[in-house]
Amino acid sequence: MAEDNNNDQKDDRGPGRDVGVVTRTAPKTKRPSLYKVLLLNDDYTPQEFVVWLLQAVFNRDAEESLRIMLHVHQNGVGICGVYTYEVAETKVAQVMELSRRNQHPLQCTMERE
Ligand code: TYC
Repeated sequence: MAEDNNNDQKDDRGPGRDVGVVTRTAPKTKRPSLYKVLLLNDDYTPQEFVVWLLQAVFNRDAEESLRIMLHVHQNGVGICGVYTYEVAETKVAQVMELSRRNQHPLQCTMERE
């Protein structure tokens, strides 16, 4: 293609061999849905256990864990964190298993943002 210097994606191999240009009409990636992991208050689970759990499962520091625990204690429900579906599901399962193993009635759920 000596004289073909205009980059129009045609070639010289005969009919029907031009390279098509695909125009992207939608973005390739979609942002995943996010889910709030919610902790529910109850009258029996010790405050110290909830504070410990928030650090262990949700990687919160001591101060933030105390703040979240007190919020749940006073308001009935509170957000531990926001995650993609599978991460949120795993956190809920970890909370439920730790609560069960320690014989606390603590409940945890997830909700789409
Ligand atoms: N209400 C509990 C108590 O007074 C403490 C508590 C806080 C329990 C948060 C659950 O998600 C919870 N011992």
